Amino acid sequence: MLYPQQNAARLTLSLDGIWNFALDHGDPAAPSLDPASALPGAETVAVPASFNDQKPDRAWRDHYGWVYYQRTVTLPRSCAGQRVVLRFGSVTHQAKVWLDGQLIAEHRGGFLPFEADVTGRLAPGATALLTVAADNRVNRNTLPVGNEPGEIAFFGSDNAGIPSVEHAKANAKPMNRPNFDFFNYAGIQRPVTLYTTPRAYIADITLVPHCDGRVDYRVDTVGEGSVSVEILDPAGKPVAAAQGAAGSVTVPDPQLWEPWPGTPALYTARVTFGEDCYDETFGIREVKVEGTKLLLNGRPVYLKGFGKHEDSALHGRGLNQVANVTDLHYMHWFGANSLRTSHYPYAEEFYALCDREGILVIDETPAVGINGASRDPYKNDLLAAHHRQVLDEMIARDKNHPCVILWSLGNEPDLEHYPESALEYWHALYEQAHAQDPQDRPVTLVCCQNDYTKDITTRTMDVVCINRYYGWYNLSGDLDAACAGLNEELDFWAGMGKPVAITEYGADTVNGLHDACGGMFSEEYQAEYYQRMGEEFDKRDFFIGEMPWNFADFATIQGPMRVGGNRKGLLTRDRRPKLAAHTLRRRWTAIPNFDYKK
Ligand code: GCB
Repeated sequence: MLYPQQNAARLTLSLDGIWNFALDHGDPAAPSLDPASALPGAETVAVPASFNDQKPDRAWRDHYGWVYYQRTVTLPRSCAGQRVVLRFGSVTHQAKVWLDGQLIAEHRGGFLPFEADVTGRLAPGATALLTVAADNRVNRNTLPVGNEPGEIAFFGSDNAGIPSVEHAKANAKPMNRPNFDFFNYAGIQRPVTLYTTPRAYIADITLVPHCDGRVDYRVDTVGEGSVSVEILDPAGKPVAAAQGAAGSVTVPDPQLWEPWPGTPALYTARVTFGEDCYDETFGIREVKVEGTKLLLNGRPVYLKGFGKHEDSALHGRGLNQVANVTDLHYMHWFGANSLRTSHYPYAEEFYALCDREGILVIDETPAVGINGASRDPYKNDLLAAHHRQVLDEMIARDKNHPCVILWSLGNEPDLEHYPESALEYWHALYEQAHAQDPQDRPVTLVCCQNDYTKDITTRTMDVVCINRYYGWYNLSGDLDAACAGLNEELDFWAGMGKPVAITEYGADTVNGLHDACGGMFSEEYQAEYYQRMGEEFDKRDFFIGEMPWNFADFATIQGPMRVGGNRKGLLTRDRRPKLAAHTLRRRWTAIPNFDYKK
């Protein structure tokens, strides 16, 4: 899906700003306010952003069910004769959209864009009432996964192992019980745009660049016209051209896209079709797995980076361009070259930044929380269908980004209790990703600390990605034992002949808490932990990357495991480095992107 672009043929009108807002206190299962009328008791809310932290009110923060957003929208008369599209970067987790009371779009999944063609509905010069309902409920059929009422929440206040108070639960009000460890922020979290195209238009562009300069392309169009493609080099100079909706074009002396501190050279495919035109940026780079190596442009690359979240004060999970730019500058400061979009696809604007700044991205679906030892979570057709949908939409959206080097099908599912069922479920998605991605990037699934001998799925992925908390959730406080446990496991993976990356490891750390003996939660413990782990990673040739959990402290559900959120950040939530940030910085600035492991 193309990102809205203002150019010689297209106009984009931002609908971001202050909207009217109301919580729907009716049946959480069905939106109940009248979308054709002004919202009763409307309050103000900023878009894009999560609504939860915009008012100091538990009703907003802990709302369960639907909320309504509303504003008017006027199409300028000058847009007469154009096709008009209303586009949402994301609405979390489920959306319904009405124009003057008429339903024009519905979408499931809170982290991917959707749009509605409103050409016939919004007349040039006219003003219409735009109403959006967003549902924040998560359950066993949604991604991310939530627990049904009464079930044990893994990260919440009913943690397994803590004495249950079944008799008292009747008093609990309906609430989301996320089966994941991040605050369930919701609302219109990404930009809303009204854009025009000519009536005959470019619907999609697919680019597959090769290191020898050949770029295979396909342009999908609607209506009559002929396609031409011109390639501009990073300085904006035309260097190659072709005619026709599909084919190849060759860039002479290509400058390859490389991660920072190399040069992330960006070319532009300037596509024209009749009256329409669109500039798609891309990088010339290839990624593939060979033996135990992840190769970027034919060279073994070492990933130094983070598991992240879209999370910042007040904005919640809403697009925050200042935080995004700051975070990438911090990535450079750390000497990092990569990140994982844990645990959902991030805003499109973020991938464009990573393309520019040379940051390698593991792009993850919102499939987090697929577990529950007491039942097979894979015997669920609704979940499987939704999972196929989000994978499809994520690849369609992100396929041209040079920064994306690996697809992650999901995070930490149960792979141990129903191994055959798990293999079947994840393999269908693995095949889908390979079949759908025009660049055929490697595919992974990020696996949880488990009995790795019973997990028969992770070992079938192109890259083995493991989240491990030796020294934190297990062998707590004993770094000698943690290193021994890690090594025992790495001996196992050594036999698999695959590249292995650690995609989460970390220690909760309260900034400002110091301890001469380096006890847990202190800044000294976190620093020593990363120092010791790094020394172990260096001993293994098949080990292709390290991604500490987490880049920064982040908001979570309330529960006895979390003090003001998850504190495993190397930075605080307001982006101040903890002691361990300097440890990692020293380590990573000394590790080159390429050929670190022979
Ligand atoms: C994990 C999860 C991540 C949590 C983290 C933790 O394994 O993948 O979402 O935040 O552990 O800190 O517990």
